[in-house]
Amino acid sequence: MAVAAHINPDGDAVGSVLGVAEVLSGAGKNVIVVPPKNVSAKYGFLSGWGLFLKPWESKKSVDLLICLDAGEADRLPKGARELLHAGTPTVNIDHHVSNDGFGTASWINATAPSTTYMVYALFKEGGYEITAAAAEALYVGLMTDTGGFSYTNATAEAFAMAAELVGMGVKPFEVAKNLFGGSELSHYHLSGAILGTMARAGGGDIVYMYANREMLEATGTDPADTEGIIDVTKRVAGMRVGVFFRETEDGDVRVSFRSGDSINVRLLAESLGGGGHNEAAGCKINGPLDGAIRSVLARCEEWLAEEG
Ligand SMILES: [Mn+2]
Repeated sequence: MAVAAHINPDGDAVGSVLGVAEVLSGAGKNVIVVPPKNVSAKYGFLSGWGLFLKPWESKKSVDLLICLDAGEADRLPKGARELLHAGTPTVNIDHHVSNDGFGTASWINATAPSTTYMVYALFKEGGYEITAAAAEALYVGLMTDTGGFSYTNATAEAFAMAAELVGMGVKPFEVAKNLFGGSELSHYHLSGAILGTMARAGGGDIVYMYANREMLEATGTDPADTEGIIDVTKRVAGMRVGVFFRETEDGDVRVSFRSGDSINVRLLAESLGGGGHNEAAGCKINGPLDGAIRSVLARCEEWLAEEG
């Protein structure tokens, strides 16, 4: 079996892949992980991390492909897309409302706080053994996708799952220390450069910032070091939409959105060819960076004017 999540993986993508790999390996299955692009080393404390680092060779004899937290097939790593397009039986488990249900069988639950929440429910239902290592991976997905239990998806069910995982041996203090306490100075120098670009648009409702390639080169960092910086926009007084622009190596621009109130940024991202969740979404658009910033901010302003 091959397990894959989306490229540029976040905590839920990493946690669901490692949780599933751990539990299914424990159940006697032969599991391989399709390595994604740009996985952050901050998840390196998770047991099973080494599965992400194995070089990928084209596989022809995979019985089942399990796709996790991947809102669309185009966001799967190349190795997984090849398996999917070669007709490999594919299971698609995800909580992005925009997921079109690709694959042979799909289970999409947009009200689930994280993909690891769905996977956990499935394992409990099936009577699988959830080891402490698997519990920790599943917790990372839940914790990061709920913004440290601070978003509207931090429901009673999310806390109940967290409590059960802690009962299985997860130590929230250790996880937080590993996730937020292990960064090099270069990471903060990059954060400082990005925060220095923070500005308002749309009469103050929009708060945006950017990272260009020079900033990453100058600080010796990589794209994974920008993960999560968008959330700082949510802490700015009066913001309604937060936007972060990152210039990619090929000169295109990855755009992330956060909602500060009732604005549905998933619909906004979809209007630009992207997707995501109602409160956190993104898209990719053509460079150059300054033109991308202008056009996306103009789209945001139109969107706010329409939404009121
Ligand atoms: Mn997720």
